Amino acid sequence: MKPDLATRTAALAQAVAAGAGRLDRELADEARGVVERARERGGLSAEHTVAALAGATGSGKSSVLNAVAGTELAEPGVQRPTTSHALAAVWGEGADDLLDWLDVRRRHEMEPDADATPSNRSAGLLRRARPPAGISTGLVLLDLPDHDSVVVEHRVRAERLVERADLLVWVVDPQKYADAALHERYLRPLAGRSEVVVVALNQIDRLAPDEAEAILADLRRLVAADGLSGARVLGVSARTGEGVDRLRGLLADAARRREAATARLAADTRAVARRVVDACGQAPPARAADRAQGALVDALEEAAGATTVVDAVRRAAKRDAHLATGWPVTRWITRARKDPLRRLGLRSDQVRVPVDRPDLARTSLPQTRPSVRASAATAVRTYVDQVSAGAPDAWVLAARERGTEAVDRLPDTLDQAVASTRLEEARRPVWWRAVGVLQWLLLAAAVVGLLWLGVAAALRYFQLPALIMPVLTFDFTRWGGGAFDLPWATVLALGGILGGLLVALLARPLAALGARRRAGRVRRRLRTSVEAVAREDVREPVAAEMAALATCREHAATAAA
Ligand SMILES: Nc1nc2c(ncn2[C@@H]2O[C@H](COP(=O)(O)OP(=O)(O)OP(=O)(O)O)[C@@H](O)[C@H]2O)c(=O)[nH]1
Ligand SMILES: [Mg+2]
Repeated sequence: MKPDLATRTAALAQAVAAGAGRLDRELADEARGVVERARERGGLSAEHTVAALAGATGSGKSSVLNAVAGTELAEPGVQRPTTSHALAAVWGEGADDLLDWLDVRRRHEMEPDADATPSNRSAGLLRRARPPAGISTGLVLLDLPDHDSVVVEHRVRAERLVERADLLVWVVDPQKYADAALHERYLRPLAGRSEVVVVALNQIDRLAPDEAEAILADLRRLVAADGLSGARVLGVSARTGEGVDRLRGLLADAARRREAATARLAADTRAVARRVVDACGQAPPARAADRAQGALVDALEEAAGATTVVDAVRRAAKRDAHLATGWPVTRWITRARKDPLRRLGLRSDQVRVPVDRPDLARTSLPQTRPSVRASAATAVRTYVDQVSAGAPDAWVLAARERGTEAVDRLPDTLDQAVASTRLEEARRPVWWRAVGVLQWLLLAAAVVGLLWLGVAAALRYFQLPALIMPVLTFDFTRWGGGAFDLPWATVLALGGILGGLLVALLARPLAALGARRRAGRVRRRLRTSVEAVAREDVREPVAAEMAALATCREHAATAAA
């Protein structure tokens, strides 16, 4: 089912809103004009059909109005141009607002012709074979100033009414019916609205019958070439009244059916909507966005320095593990080495987090190299181009603008993405702490043992009574070995030192494994953060442009259906 006028104009309005700033300004203005006109005309008398007599000066518009009205309302003139302000012959009451909207001040109320017999016509004016078919319902017949006028105001007034009328009667004469300006400027833009266009060849009394036929045939051909093949073309003579009944009959019929206003507006809407559809081009393939996305995130990850950060996380985790689980005596060597996370400004005391905006956390991560930034910009541009491929230029440019804005923000947004990603830099696994305690116990044992041995040695040196020195017996006879005693002090000293070194040695591969796994988690988290940046800063703004284009295209298609 074809959409009705209200649906069409609403769809056109939506299409124009969606294409605002992207659609050609002139086209958008024209479409808005049609929507506005439909709204305004819709609020005015539906009882009346506005038919406008338009044409070049001297073609006989005023004379035709008089002939149709059957009375001398307008003054036809010898001096050109004659009519400077439109004049209305109005059948049926209640057209005042409509005439105000048309801005027609000169109005003549006509007596509706209920029984189709002329009442107020001056019988002597027209020589008629039979009484004309009467106009019994609402009709506003307008005599327009000349559209091709040398007087600019005439042209402006005429064009405004040509635009607003429901039905157009183009009055042409045998001399100027083929005038290029008439066809190119006025008839061709009405292409496709043949149901609301009538072309009247006036002054046929000045032609021989076969001549009139030939000219009418030529005129029909021209009108068809203008895209108005269904338009009614008829010969009339305002002077003799020939063909005037037929014209009046056409007008009376249109007034009775009351369809012209809707038909004209629907046709105007359809025509401008079709141009909007053309301006929107073909819908780009839907999957383009998905294909381009992986490369985009890869490039942004690189620009965010993800590799550097992940590597620093891994090395810092190892360093922290050594500090926690290494042999306490040699930890200072590790501590003396620079902390990779601190060097990147990623330790929590270095990340600046505004109290009220935790999402705006910033690192002191050094700016990525220009080459990396350039490749991120290229990736964004490639993404935008792939997603907007096939879209009309204005939308491609708009999408690129979104891309450029995103590139400009990238250093900030990516840095925030890194700053807000959990790097686990302060995480201390339980086993670190357990091993740490063990290391201190072993060190304490070693110190006790060494002190004990030291005191014993000192006593011996000074020939003082010896310290009690309990021994621990290592009995390996069960496994075929010997047995020997070691003083507890030695066991504590050696056991503490060797144990500490051994534990530190065993903790190393574990620390490396843990660091690798931590780095893996951080890498995935960074990827997620960067994906969010790609989504919010690049994909969504660009998708919004493409969605607006799709909305514009869909609504315009509805309006043009
Ligand atoms: N022979 C002949 N003359 C006509 C006919 N219709 C109009 N005329 C004459 O043509 C001249 C111009 O007629 P108008 O009715 O003033 O023409 P118009 O189109 O209203 O002209 P503007 O108001 O200047 O745009 C007048 O002298 C009319 O008498 C006709 O059917 N036959
Ligand atoms: Mg006139």
